[in-house]
Amino acid sequence: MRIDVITLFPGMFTGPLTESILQRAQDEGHLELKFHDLREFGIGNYKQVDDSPYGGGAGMVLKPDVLVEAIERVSNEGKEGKEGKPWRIYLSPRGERLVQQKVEQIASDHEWLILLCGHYEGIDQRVIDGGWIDEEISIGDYVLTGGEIPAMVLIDAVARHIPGVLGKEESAAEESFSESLDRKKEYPHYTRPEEFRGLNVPEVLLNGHHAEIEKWRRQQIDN
Ligand code: 4FN
Repeated sequence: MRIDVITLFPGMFTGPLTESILQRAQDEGHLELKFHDLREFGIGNYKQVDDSPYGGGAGMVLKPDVLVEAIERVSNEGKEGKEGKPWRIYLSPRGERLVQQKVEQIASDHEWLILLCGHYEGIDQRVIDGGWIDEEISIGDYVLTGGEIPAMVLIDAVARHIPGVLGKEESAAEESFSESLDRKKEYPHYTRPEEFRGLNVPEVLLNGHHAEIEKWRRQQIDN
């Protein structure tokens, strides 16, 4: 999968996406990430990207001409139809809430994503109404300073579902997860040592009695 991110702050992405599973996914060619600095599409000598809102009010709004220029330029970087058309997502507090089912749908339906990150008060509504965005997605109901962290959350969640990204064992665990234990919740985990500062691992986990362990884990989830 290819993911292009349009952002005023491409530097925010360098740390979190270059470690562990996401770095390996990129090294092995399963995931290709590209970051595009919105400032480079800015207008005039000052590379203006924002302006004050019509109707008044606080803050600034990202300009539609700058945003559409960026979206169109990135869209035309496709490698001769190899990835098809990009699915363009605006990370927005007004978007549909990102849930696991949505993550899996995005991963399976699209070979190429463009993620647009807002800043200040957001983007000019005409970018959405004019058809330059396919879908608005929100990671949850809280005030943020920008769409960059939501974009990283989406990338992390989607990347796990790209074939080859997870190891054999993790993929198998993922499959059985949906069949048995509730994938929405989690049971408590323990590892060595068996006793830590007076705290013991539940006895049932030490016996190796598979059905009993499964039953115990279900009980923990239902709490
Ligand atoms: N946020 C709310 C109401 C009004 C404004 C905001 C808010 C970043 C550009 C959007 C926020 C939350 C989840 C993107 C929030 C998300 C954003 C997201 C986001 C700067 C404008 C803004 C009612 C949700 C509390 C700032 C509620 N998922 N505005 O945060 O981009 O993706």
